[in-house]
Formats: sequence, structure tokens, C-alpha cells
Amino acid sequence: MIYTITLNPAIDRLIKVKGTLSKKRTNRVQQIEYDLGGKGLHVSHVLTKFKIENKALGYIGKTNQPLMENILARKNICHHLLAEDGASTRECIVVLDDTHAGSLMITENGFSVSEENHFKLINFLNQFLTEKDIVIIAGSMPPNYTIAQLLEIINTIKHKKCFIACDLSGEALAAVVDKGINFIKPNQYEVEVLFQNKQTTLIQKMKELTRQIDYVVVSLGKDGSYVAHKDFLYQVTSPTVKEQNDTGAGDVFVGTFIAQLVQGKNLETIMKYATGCSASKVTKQNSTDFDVKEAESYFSSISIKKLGSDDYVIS
Ligand code: TA6
Repeated sequence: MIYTITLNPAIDRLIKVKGTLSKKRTNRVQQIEYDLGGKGLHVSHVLTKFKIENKALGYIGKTNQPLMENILARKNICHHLLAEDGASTRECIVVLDDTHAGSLMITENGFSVSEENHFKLINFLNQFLTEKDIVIIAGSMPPNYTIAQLLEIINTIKHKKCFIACDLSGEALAAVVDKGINFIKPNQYEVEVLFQNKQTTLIQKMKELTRQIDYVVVSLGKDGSYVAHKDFLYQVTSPTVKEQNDTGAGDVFVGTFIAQLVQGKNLETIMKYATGCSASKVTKQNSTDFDVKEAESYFSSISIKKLGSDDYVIS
């Protein structure tokens, strides 16, 4: 089984305005749509689309639970989310306009999770995880959730010997990297923060990270990604597409990467699907849609350069 954990889920409120979004002007709304939000839940959606059994774990607020449950049902997300009394799942506002120049995201902070629900999550992991499982933890931490609580989750999963993938940032990313996990996907700025701006190249930093982490993906946005695995580093370019909304593109990358990995595909195929599906997501207006056939049509314009062992050998 694959479990995703979203500690701070969201409801994405997509607001499409007419013309060009501008400050000091009345931006008239053309269309509003609610979509699934939160990185782990997005990964669950991708896995579900690839018909891979998975369960979404984490927390949701009771106050707007019906709206969230409705979105989860619409997206076919199998879940065991713990509901928090007197709390609302945060809204993440994504504003789009007619210019195809990218989206604007304004996100609420989320709610504080009770000790009780944290322990319920730990108990669930203790009770159900087995060595064969994969756990993906993605997204920001709720307010007041401590690094110690995050590490308690990581230690519980590590104790069960599961494959652990994390799409975290800042302090949370640094803490899990120190523990040694199996997959991370920071962007280049998050890598710099990890090394506190140490004067080494990005490639040297990735090399360092692969000492403790099996798959290190550094996303470079429209410029593609670097993927490091074992002794080698791959430079992957992204196809040029007409952008509608890049929200969720990174989550589609992570979900597709894991989906291909569990299907036993080779790394080149994994990288092509992850890059292609993520590019397809960018062409869609909401936060979750992507098209696998469209992704495959991009394959010929995705280049994967394997940097030789001279460039990147682990000493
Ligand atoms: O990656 C996209 C997304 O999951 C949005 O749907 C939105 O809810 C946001 O990210 C939340 O990001 P955060 O880092 O705050 O968990």
C-alpha cells in the first residue's frame, strides 16, 4: 500500500478573472471552482489516476468537512483523514487571468492540530504500516506542529522499514534529510538553505545528499530538473507548453515518479513520465488535472542527459 500524509491540507479556490489581473483595479471574476489542495492529497490523486492503490492520511477541519469530503469523493480519493473539532480546512486562493503568464497563489496558514489527533496518526502508522509500504509526506506543516512531532512520524515509519518520500521545505526538509529517507524533491533555493549557502555547486550539494537519500530530485521549474540516483546525475529538460496554471505541477511530478517507480519502470521512463505529466498539468486550468496521453506526446521534446561518472562519481 502507498500512504500519503498531508499534515496541512487545503481547499483550492480557483478564481478566474477577466483580462489581465492588476493591482489598483477592480478585477472582475469570470469563474470560481473548488479543487483539492495540499500536496499529499494531490499525490494521492495522481496515484489514483494511475490506478495505484493508495490511502491519504492527515488532518481536516470539521467546520467545512462536507465541502472537503465532497471534493475528495469527486476526485475518488481513498482516505483516512482525522477531523479536528472547531477547525476549518484552510483555503488556498489561486487567481488566474487570460494572459497565460502564471497563477497567483494566496494561502491561509491552516489550523492547529490537537495532540490527540497527532497520536491517532502515530497509532494508525504503528498499527497498519508494513515493510512493503511506501509513505509520501508532502506539503507545509500546520501552525504549531513541531519538528519533534514530524520526526515522531518519520521515526515510526522508519521503524517499519518503509520507503519514505518527502516533499517538504525549510526546517522540516532539513530535519528529515538528517534522518536519511529515500526520496526528496526540493527546488534549488531549498537545497541552498539546506547547506546554509555553503560555497559548493548545486551538483556537489546533490552528490552530498545522495549519500543518505536514494532519489534526489531538484526541480528547476520551466527549466526541468536534475535527478540524482546512486552514482549518477541526470539533467532533464521540460517541454515548452502553453501555461494555464502551474499549481500542483510539482505534486504531479512526485506522484507520477512514485507511480512509475512502483510499477518497476526504469529511471529514464520514470523521469519522462514525471516530466511529461507535470507539463501536462501546467496546461490545465484547475490544480489537479493532467493527461497521460498528452504527457506521452511530449516525450520526444524531453531530453535526458546522463552526466558521466567523471562529472559525478561518488568518491
Ligand atoms: O502544490 C500545490 C498545492 O498543493 C496547492 O493545491 C495548495 O493547496 C498548496 O500547494 C499548499 O502548499 P503548502 O506548501 O502550503 O502545503
